[in-house]
Amino acid sequence: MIWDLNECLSRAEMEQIQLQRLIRTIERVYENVPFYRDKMDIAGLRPADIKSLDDLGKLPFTNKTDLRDTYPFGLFAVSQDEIVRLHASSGTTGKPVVVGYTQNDIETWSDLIVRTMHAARVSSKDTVQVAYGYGLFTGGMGVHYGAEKVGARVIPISGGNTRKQIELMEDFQTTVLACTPSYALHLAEVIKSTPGLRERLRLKTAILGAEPWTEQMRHQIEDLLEISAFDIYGLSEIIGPGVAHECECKNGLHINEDHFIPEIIDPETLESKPPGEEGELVFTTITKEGIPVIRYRTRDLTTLNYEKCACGRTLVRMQKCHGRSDDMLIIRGVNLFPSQVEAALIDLNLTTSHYHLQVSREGTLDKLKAVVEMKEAADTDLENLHRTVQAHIQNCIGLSLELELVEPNGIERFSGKSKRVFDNRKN
Ligand code: DLL
Repeated sequence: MIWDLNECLSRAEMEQIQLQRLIRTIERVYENVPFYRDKMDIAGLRPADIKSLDDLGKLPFTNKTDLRDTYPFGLFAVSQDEIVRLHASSGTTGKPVVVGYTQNDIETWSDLIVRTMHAARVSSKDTVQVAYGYGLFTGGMGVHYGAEKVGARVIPISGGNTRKQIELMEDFQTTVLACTPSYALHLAEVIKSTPGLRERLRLKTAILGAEPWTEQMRHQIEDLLEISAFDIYGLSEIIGPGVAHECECKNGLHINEDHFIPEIIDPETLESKPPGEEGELVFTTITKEGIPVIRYRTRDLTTLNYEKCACGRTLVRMQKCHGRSDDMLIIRGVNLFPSQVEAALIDLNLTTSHYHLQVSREGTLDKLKAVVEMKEAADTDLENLHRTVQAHIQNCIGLSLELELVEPNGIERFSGKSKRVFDNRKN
């Protein structure tokens, strides 16, 4: 169900709204955030120079390091009195990135999650089990508020404690599961291994995101749980979940572009790329009050599609993200996305799809090792299994690797984001 008229505007109508909101945002950040004022001054730009959407390209980019360097509140555009909520995203190094929301931001955020819910056909008849982490991570509370606004019953269980998750899923008759795809797959495997359990559940939908996942993994989750799984995308710096979501067509994620203007750039040259070409996604927020961000480099790789979707929405669609410009491994000159290994394992279907990758360096040569978890009823001819799996992965990724097969449940499960790559190379 389409929720909001802004989801179906003509391109001209959308661009008019975007331009009005962009101009206001640039005026506000120039006035209130010294970081942006200084950057614009250095570039010789005044807010009045932003007259069209094309002028956005004149503005400097913002990076994660800019948010870290101004820790904690340096990029806030309102006084602390107006901030009603703080979240933070764990940085890989040093201090986290802090984001602040005004009351209006919280309302906007909930409205955008309402769009997400409606696109996945979630309504007031549903019971939504929110197994995203609550706390500083934006997943739990972001989805929670939107689900309440839809009128659904919300179970704020947070991540982890698989036994409890399944117990409540059965007792409270959960219809919608919201969590990371890797945790959904783990729950699916546990549910499936308990005879008769699936039949006692009322689960019908899953709203999964916060990490890259493949089409194959979607099918695995959907088949095991007999549900429909939707991809949702977002990042703390922009708002959290609620940036983009799939509709029933599952042919790209609709970006809420009346709130966040997307661009695609070449991550090397920083030149903008035309629709349909893959590159790094960049966002400018145009309604956020607490911490507006201008041309934020997400590092996520995708393409944009401006064609009207069969669902009736005209919101631009981003292709499912399969990696980031900064998680791509380069091993002996070959580019490797961890999701390629996952896809190879699911495709072969002789092991589980739980794995991790270890990258090391011997002399000047990079070494790649995959540690893969076997299925409960694995082939007893281990040597043969080992040979087949190794050859298949090598074939799919175009790289030779060492393989270690470990016992079922030998790889740690994560209720939040899974860490799958251990890069031990020293450059
Ligand atoms: O992961 C927000 C979120 C919560 C999104 C719940 C969806 C559901 P961060 O912790 O700041 O925010 O991480 C953002 O996670 O730049 C992507 O690299 C990755 N990511 C998020 N959603 C997806 C997705 C939340 N659906 C970073 N597919 C982003 C692929 C995703 N990657």
